[in-house]
Amino acid sequence: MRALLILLSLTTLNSTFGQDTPNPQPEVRRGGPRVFGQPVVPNADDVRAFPEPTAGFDQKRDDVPHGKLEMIEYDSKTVGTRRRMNVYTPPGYSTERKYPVLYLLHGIGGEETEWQRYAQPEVLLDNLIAEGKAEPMIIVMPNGRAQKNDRPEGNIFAAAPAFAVFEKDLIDDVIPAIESGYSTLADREHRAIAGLSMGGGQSLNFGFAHLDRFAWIGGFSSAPNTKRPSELLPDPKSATTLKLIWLSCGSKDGLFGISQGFHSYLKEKQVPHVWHVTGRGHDPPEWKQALYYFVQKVFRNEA
Ligand code: FER
Repeated sequence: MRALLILLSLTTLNSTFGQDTPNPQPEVRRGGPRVFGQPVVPNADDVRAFPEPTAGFDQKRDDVPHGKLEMIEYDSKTVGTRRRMNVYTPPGYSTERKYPVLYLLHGIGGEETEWQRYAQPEVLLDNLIAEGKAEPMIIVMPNGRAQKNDRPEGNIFAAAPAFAVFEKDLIDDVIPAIESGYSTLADREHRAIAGLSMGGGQSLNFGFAHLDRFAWIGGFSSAPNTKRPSELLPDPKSATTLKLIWLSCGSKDGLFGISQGFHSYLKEKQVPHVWHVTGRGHDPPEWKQALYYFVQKVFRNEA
C-alpha cells in the first residue's frame, strides 16, 4: 500500500519538488517512474556492522520491568497549533534522576504513532535495559510534518516542505516542552536524533546543523530530503565533537545511494561513523533492527 501510494504520488512529486530537493529525484522513464531512484551499485564495504538480532529481541517479556508510553500535547509556536507526540519513559522513571533523550523521527507517510506501530520501541528498550545493553532513556516520537493539518492524508509527498519546517518546531517547541515536562539531562551529550527515511534525512539535516544540541546522530534509510554531504558537513573537523554518526540502509532500497554517498564522503574525510548495510529494502523490519542497534550505542562512552 505504501509502495503504491508512493508510486501514485511520484508524478506530482517531481513537478513539486524537483527544483528544490538537493538529492536527485527518482527519474521518470519510458515505461513508468523509477520509484526510489537510482539502481544500487554495491561497494565492498557495504556490509553489516551488526548481526541479525537473535529471535525474541522484539517480543514483550513478562519477566522484565516495563516503561511507559504516553501521548502528550504541546503548544507549537512554529505551527500555531497544539501538536501531539508519543513519549516513552523507561522502567522506574523517576524525577529523582535525569535521563538522556532520543528524538526519533518517522517517514513521509507516518505521524507520531509510526515508530510505535513499526518497531515497538518500548518493547525493544524494556528488554535491552533489563539486559544492561541500553541506557535508560526517554524516547520522543513527535510528528515531523510541521503544518496545521499534520495527518498523512492525500498526496503524502506534497507535505515534504513541512518536514523541513519541523527543524524550527523541534528546536523551539518540542525540545523545550520535553525538557520542562520531563526529568532530562539537557545538554548535547545527552540528546540524540535519529529517524527513518524522511525522518532520517531530517535527523542528518538538523543534527549536523545543530552540533551544539546533538552529539548522537542517526540516519536510517535516509530519503532525498537529505542535504548533499558537503552541505551536511562542510567542515569535516567539526564532526570530531560528535559521539556517534550512524548511517544504515538495506541494499535493496532504491534510496540506498543517499546513505552510501554520505558514507563515502565521511570515509574520504576520515570521519568515524557506523555504516550498517543489510540485505533488506525500504521496510519496517529494517528500521526495527536499526533502532535496536542504534539505542545500544547512544549515551554510552564506548560508542
Ligand atoms: C522521495 C522518495 C521517498 C522523497 C521522499 C521519500 C522527498 C520518502 C520516503 C519515506 O519517508 O519513506 O523522492 O522525496
